[in-house]
Amino acid sequence: MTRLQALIFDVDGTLADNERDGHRVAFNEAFAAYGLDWDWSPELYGKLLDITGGKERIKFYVETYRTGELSPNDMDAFIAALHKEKTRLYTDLIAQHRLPLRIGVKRLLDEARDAGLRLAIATTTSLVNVTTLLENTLSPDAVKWFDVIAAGDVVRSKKPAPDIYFYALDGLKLQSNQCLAIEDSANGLQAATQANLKTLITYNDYTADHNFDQAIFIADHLGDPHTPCTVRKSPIQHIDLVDVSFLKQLL
Ligand code: XBP
Ligand code: MG
Repeated sequence: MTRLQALIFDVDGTLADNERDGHRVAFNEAFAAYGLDWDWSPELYGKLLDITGGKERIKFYVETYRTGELSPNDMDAFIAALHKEKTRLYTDLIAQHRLPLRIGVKRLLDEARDAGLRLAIATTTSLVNVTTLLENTLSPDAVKWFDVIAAGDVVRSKKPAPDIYFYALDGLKLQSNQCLAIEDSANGLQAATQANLKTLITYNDYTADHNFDQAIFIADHLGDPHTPCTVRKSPIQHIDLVDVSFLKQLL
């Protein structure tokens, strides 16, 4: 039997419920700073989330909803600059401690470290967004808790491609059957599954109706002692929270 060695966490929507009140807000503030009258409502943003990666999401929006507003020649450079401003605004927001971790995340990270499990991140978002979130929600040295932080543009193709998970596995020097992935979205699940990782889903308001057929476990969050999770799919009959002994049984 293969022993569980590491947990690989997605970030946005999984560690924190940070899309609507974090990334979306920063995108809109960046648009305003650049004098653009673009405004991504919570509803529109839910649709745009199908496109992973901030630069890719802006490009899709321009090509779909703002045809002809930017010249194709300077589009990539303009989007890169706009996205840089969005990243600055997003990290400012996170540094003001404006977004908490999701239920059970801190507990499970602490338990995993105590149990000697290794930790990694596999995310579409930019590296500085991850480190800022970890430092401001967990501890100033929390970046060191993770053996690998695979983020953003280090791979050619973002989720739902599996590249970022293969990158994380390479960094960990582990096989997929020694690790579990924790995700919140269909794109994330597809990426992890294509990298042959068994995957748990903690869905959120934006992702609750995604197709999670390939997940081994689905719940509304990881659960805490006083805040049990509601489980939608599990190979084990009843749990109130996801802990290390449950994860070992899942593998
Ligand atoms: C989710 C995403 C990200 C963020 C924006 O990533 O698609 O693109 O919405 O981040 P994940 P950037 O769930 O894989 O963490 O603007 O930095 O790209
Ligand atoms: Mg996610």
